[in-house]
Amino acid sequence: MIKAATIAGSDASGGAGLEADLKTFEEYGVYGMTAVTVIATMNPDNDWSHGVYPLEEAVLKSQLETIFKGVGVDAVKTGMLGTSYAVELAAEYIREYRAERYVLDPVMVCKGAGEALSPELNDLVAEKLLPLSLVVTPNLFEAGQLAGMKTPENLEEMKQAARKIHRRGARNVFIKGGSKLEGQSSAVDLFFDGTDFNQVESALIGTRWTHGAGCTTAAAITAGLARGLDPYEAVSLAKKFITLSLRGSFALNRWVGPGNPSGWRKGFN
Ligand code: PXL
Repeated sequence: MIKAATIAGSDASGGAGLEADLKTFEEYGVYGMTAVTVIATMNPDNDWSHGVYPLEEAVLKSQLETIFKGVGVDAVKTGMLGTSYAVELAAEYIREYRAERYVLDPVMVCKGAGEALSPELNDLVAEKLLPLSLVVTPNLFEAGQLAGMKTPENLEEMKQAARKIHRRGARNVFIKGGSKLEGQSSAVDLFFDGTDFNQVESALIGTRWTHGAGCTTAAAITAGLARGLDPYEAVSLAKKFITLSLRGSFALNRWVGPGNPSGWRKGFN
């Protein structure tokens, strides 16, 4: 059995975080394991505002022992880390167990939360985790933060950010422009392997229910790598996966709605 692990937060609403990762791994036929970093909750009595509850360091370490020492992984991803010790521990285990196929999803904002979760952690993530990553998957805001520049708004600025992020140690950079890019009529993402740029495009899906799209994309890349795809193949397939997931998106309530990772199995095309 092919195995992947996610070191990430739990989203009580089920659309993002490790819940999205596990659903995605399952669709790829990959066995999933989890090291829970934080538990995220959303308050229906306060406009769905987010609470983030970190698990203590010893509990996280114990989960990492289970996964890396006790089982072993074909690929691993990190999502919301939430504390400096989670960043340090993730780096330690990925390095020590030589997890080559490592996808860094540099989660800095939650849709709906509006602002950066832990700005002070971003530098630590860049320093400790970027150099270990085979693929890093920032959205436009996260790309700007990792590159130390303003948020890219067009393809040229995305390329500039990708070059800078590559220089900081990521071997492949996948920047998700999605629907946010200036003057584009399709969903445009950018892949950079340090030499060549590739635009990865799909039709824009007109939905506001995109909760968990970032987690799902990174999980799909991780599962593709676990199955032996090369980084560009894994990214291209993940783009198809997220497009079909968003075609099947739905509202959970008036605040939030996730994509549906079973979209490609059900053929929402
Ligand atoms: O979508 C970013 C994200 C990642 N991880 C967890 C989350 C969220 C957003 O809600 O809750 C656990």
